[in-house]
Amino acid sequence: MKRLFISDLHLQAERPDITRALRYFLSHIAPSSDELYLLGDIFEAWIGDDFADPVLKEIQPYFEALNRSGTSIYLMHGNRDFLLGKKSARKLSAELLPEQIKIELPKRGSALLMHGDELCIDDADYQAFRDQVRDPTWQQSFLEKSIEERLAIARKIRDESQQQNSNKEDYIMDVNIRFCEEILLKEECQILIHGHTHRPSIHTNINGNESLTRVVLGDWSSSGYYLLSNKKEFTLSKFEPPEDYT
Ligand code: LP5
Ligand code: MN
Repeated sequence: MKRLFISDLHLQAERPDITRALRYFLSHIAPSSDELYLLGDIFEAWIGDDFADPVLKEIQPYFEALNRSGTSIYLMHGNRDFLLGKKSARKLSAELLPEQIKIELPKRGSALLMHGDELCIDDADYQAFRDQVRDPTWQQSFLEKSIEERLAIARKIRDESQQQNSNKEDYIMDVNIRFCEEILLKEECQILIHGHTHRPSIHTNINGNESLTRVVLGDWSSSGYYLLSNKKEFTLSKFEPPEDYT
């Protein structure tokens, strides 16, 4: 069983280089895998399934082809695309996953998959914001607004978030390690795989506990990161499409 994990692509119409990296990944790297996991923030901002996102339209055939060739595709929400619904997941030939899921990695143990924002518990302002925007009533009233209004609100939140982030200390923007250990012990998992913090690495202990592993996936630009897990390998790699790839 060969599995691939990616996150934090932040696809957006203004960044064709990221879409190009994804097209290359889907057609040249992913086809040999049995399962592909997209662990959130695949899109820079998702304002509702009724917005005809041009990037989704461009990548849809690549996901369809991958799925048709035998790769199952799973999609988890991030803090930027949590409004992505079943309708758009279907367009990505993907099954929508809950916020947290446990899978078995043969010979390695149980792995807990998350986007990662829920692990940043020292960021009280963000967690309060998260509670608010994950509230179904709040989401409903947001989705009832016009596309233009939603785009403007999303832009405003983005700007505010960027401004606040520049004043936040480094550790606040990272996961809380004690919380990571606690959640793995509670869920009886040995491996945590998440994105969000944009600090790609494989940590072979968590809070001093050497029986636990934490994989942090990387954010994409003209190049991308993926975790490969099969019987022989457990590796985090960076790739870049060749120059002549269009
Ligand atoms: O993603 P990243 O790394 O930049 O920052 C996150 C946290 N920020 C966010 C906000 C996103 O960046 C923007 C989401 C836009 C898409 C949403 C579309 C749908 C919105 C409608 C929902 C129904 O998640 C950031 C964390 C950081 O990760 C590290 O963990 O620190 O958190 C913040 O910056 C949150 C702030 O601390 C508080 C939020 C301020 C928002 C104020 C809104 C004002 C605008 C109201 C308009 C009417
Ligand atoms: Mn994120």
